[in-house]
Amino acid sequence: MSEIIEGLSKQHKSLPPKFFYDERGSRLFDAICELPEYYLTRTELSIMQTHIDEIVSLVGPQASLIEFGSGSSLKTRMLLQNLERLAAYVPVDISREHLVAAADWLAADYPAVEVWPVLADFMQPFELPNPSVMPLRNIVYFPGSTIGNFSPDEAHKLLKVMHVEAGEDGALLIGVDLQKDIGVIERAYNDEDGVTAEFNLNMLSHLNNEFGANFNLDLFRHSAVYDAEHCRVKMSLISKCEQIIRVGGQSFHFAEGEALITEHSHKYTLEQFSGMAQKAGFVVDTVWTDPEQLFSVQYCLRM
Ligand code: AVI
Repeated sequence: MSEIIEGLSKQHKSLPPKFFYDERGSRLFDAICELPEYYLTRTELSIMQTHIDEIVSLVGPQASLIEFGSGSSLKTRMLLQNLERLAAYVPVDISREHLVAAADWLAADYPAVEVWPVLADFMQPFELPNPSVMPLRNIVYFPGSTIGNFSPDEAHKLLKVMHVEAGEDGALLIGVDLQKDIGVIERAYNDEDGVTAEFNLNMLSHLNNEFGANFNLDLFRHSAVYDAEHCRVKMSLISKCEQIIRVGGQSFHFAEGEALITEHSHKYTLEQFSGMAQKAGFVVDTVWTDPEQLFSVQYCLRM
């Protein structure tokens, strides 16, 4: 609740993107990943499919795969299926529900892999489990360009935690969305069917249902524009009229046209990401992209 009050009290109102993901929000996000305009998911998957052999040989046998977030995605499955004699798969998530669901599902589908879920906020270093087979190296996995949803400062902090968790001889395998034609980016966040708009507005339903807020969804509209100065998509909900919202025993005034920022999605050049990785103690070893250079999958070694 304190994050909601804090976000709504700011001069430029904002809420953390984690509030997108109640059950309906997670389903809407899955639907976004299937949209023709949302190139990120399918491009990342096709890069992984094309280069899986090289990825497998870089990672080597008997690694521990530490996913930041609880993945049950096709990309995670591809790694579990192909990596040689994995010592363990370690999904790390702050949501017990997501973690247990994903871990159970994957453990059932990959009985040969030891699944060790870790319930933790991955913005802080956490303790790794001890699987029965000693891992030869730790591979931190962070797909989906979720790194883009963090500010550069937060991304730096997160990469430093990944550096700690990767340990000596460890590596980071990460999906990073790239800078490109603004039209392509903006279409990905303003799909024709309005699924992204629904996903964005769903944050308000989530706050109503779980935190007793009284947002009227009809009085807000979806907006997603690319801010070229900061190289990021700014997704917000625009108040259609002057209104007062109540939550947590407090009232918040919205002017007509006022924005409530719900998410930033940063897009990087390869040089920018490499610089950021280096500041956190990684060197980019291999970068795979698609023919149109829309997206990248990067393998970074711990320096
Ligand atoms: C999860 N994350 C990488 C998505 C993105 O593209 O920034 C979330 C999203 N927001 C709108 N569409 C998808």
